[in-house]
Amino acid sequence: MTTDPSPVRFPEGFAWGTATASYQIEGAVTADGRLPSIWDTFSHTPGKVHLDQTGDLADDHYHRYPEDLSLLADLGVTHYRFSLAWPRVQPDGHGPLNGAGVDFYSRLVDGLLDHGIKPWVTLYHWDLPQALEDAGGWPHRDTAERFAEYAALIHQRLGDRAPDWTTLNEPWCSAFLGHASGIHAPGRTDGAAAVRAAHHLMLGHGLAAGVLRGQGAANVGITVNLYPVDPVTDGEADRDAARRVDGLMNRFFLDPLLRGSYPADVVDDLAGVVGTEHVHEGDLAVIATPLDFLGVNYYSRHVVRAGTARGGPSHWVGSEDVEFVRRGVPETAMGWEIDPDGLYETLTRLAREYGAPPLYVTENGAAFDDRVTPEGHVKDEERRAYLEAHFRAAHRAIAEGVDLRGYFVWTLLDNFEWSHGYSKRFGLVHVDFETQKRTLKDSGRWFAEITRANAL
Ligand code: PNW
Repeated sequence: MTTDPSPVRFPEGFAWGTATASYQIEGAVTADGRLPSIWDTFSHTPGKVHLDQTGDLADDHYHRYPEDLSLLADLGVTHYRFSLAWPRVQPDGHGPLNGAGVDFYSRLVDGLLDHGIKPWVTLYHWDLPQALEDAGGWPHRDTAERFAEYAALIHQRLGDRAPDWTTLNEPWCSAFLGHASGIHAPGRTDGAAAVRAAHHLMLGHGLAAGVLRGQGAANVGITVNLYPVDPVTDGEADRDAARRVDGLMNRFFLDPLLRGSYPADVVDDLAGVVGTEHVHEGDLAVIATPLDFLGVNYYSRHVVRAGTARGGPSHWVGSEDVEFVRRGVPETAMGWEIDPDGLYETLTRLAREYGAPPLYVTENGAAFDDRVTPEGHVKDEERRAYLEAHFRAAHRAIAEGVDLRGYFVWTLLDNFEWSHGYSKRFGLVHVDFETQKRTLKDSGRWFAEITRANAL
């Protein structure tokens, strides 16, 4: 990847952070009253995760968070995005909070503030209490109500010190990877259940957003994962494939949140799979509760063509025939094409088509095959170049008037990368999973210069 030499400066007060998620880093899955989440159940089911790895230990962040706070301080971040494990603070998803679980997050928040770092709390990054799954999970409407109750209770405990609240991380993943292809927890393969789950996730978001705002939260938002979707040719069938994938992945979430309606073409595409009985009068107004910010997770672009349906479960519900084309451009260790222009296109599209609220890139980063040298260095030039190219793309959007307020790199620490287990390393900090030794990668040293200069 070429590196553009022209200097760029970010707006005054721009937020620079790293992001993590509870199940990916914490470990300590039975400590202090925590009960299982759907990810404990899923990872302990043989054949679901690479080498049957689990988050039982992960980065042992639950015990090592003081060291991780110093790493954040070394990185010079102004903000830290982390998620709460719902089954730690409300173990079976009902009723009063578990004080010992809440105390962990309370100590974490205090530690961040001591280091001058702003806590950026996400309520749900995929670890649903197993008890709620057993009661029907996200396809069941009651889960949305349970989520709003959990949000209210935990905000009462942390809201005095944490002003910024994100309800959900990537509802597309929870709904479609979790319930249609089943490659994520809870591992269901039922397209209709996935669509109902998507609706109840967004309803839960809207209910929680209303409650949080009512309790005085300063900043309430949601994080979605967005991909530009291009047809591989200008032919009608390929363009229609791109419309359908863009519909399922991007517009199916953005339209309800920012326009108060489902995209009619997507509802049509899904008509053979599921009706709209689960959408009650008034739900869309709840989902469209005004946002103080929209978080965008950006990794890559999809290029698609119309193909023929393959057998087996797919997360492209009703569009199983679409084929994803690899263009032969450089990829990360995930096999995801490196496409910084896609970030620029995503941010400018939000401003242009949706008149979006203030934006934050809440995740962007890359997995590469990192190695620690005998001298104790991780020379991850590819990750540094990836980040630089994406920071420049974001800056280009800002220069054209997009109200982008901050940027969180995914991720602080190498961690449990969901169905890939520990085989994919996204961290700015290398973790030796045998010894738990942390080593700041070269990309992390470089990132520390950016956060301090607010420029590159
Ligand atoms: C995001 N996809 O997940 C998550 O928010 C993180 O927890 C995760 O570690 C990170 O990105 C890297 O994977 C995604 O298949 C998982 O399109 C899968 C997809 C997108 C995002």
